[in-house]
Amino acid sequence: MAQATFTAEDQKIESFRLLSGHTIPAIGLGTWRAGSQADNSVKIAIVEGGYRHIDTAWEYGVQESVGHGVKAAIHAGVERRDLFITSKLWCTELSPERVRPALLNTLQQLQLEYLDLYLIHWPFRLADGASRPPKPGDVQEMDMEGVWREMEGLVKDKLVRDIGVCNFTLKKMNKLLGFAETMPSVCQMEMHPGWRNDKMLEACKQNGIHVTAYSPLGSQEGGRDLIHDETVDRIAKKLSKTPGQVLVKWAIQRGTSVIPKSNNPDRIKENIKVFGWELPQEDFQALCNIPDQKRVLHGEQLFVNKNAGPLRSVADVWDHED
Ligand code: NDP
Ligand code: 1BO
Repeated sequence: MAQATFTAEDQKIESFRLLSGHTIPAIGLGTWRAGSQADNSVKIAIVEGGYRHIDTAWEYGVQESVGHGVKAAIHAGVERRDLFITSKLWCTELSPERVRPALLNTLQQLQLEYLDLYLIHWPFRLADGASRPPKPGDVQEMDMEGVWREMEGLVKDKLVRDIGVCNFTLKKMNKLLGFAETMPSVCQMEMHPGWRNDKMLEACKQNGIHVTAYSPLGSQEGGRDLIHDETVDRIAKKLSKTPGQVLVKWAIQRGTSVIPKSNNPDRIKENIKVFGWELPQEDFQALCNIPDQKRVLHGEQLFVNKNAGPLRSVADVWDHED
């Protein structure tokens, strides 16, 4: 259940409580493909939009720019302790001895002393310089337990406040829960009305693991254009909201935090104006009934080698659970 907090500008933003007792703001700014504009987008989001949550990753190649944006926001008077900064451990670093150096590198790029949340980006280890799609040998054996112990060590040493995962399946989550001494606080997954992924959401809820919904608008180039979906458009018109706001609100009403990406100042500010009103149950349900459920981020280019494996199909990537 979301709880309300207030930013310095008295804008009400909701947050969710994590297993650790910390809270995660219900809405954050995504930074994948934000490019060199990331610093400006982050600053505008925090200072003008009232965002307190920023989602980034080493793989996005924007951490230095994001760090500049965060620094500018702090310079403008926002306190670091009021921000929630998430980053992710990339696949090439998924061996125990690489975890801490990767985190330290991320902190240096962001110019921060700690992260609020550090996530395993994808549960597959890639060789340095892996091709897309991978050539034979690029997808390697992974010591998940050893990697998780190192993630737990980062919490103990106060370098990160919470740890979690992305792009997991029920099978991988159950395996992780079998050896985790520190529970994953967050599971970040693709979720929007075109890919609800109810099974994973329910499993996480049952284990007290909070879900963050990524690609909530259907993602970017090559994604699914939910902004112009007829159901989304009809509900937006009826409620005098924008399609972006309807999609973000749907995610929050499902109990997930949500991280829409935008580099456009007006859309950044529009996407967070989702508090103080609700989607009526019939509209929420209509969004849950959008047909043609399919993933946008299926991982084929990153991980599938049809001939050499070890992942020979998208179904293999998702443990044949879809
Ligand atoms: P989103 O679903 O957030 O969609 C972003 C696209 O929508 C951009 O093209 C943006 O363009 C446009 N947009 C933003 N707001 C509006 C609006 N109000 N109206 C119309 N168009 C709009 O895509 P992402 O895939 O980027 O997902 C969001 C974030 O989730 C990522 O940036 C990343 O931080 C995270 N993520 C995590 C993954 C993981 O593996 N853990 C995988 C994928 C994403 P413009 O910038 O021009 O506004
Ligand atoms: C390749 C990274 C996908 C976005 O998180």
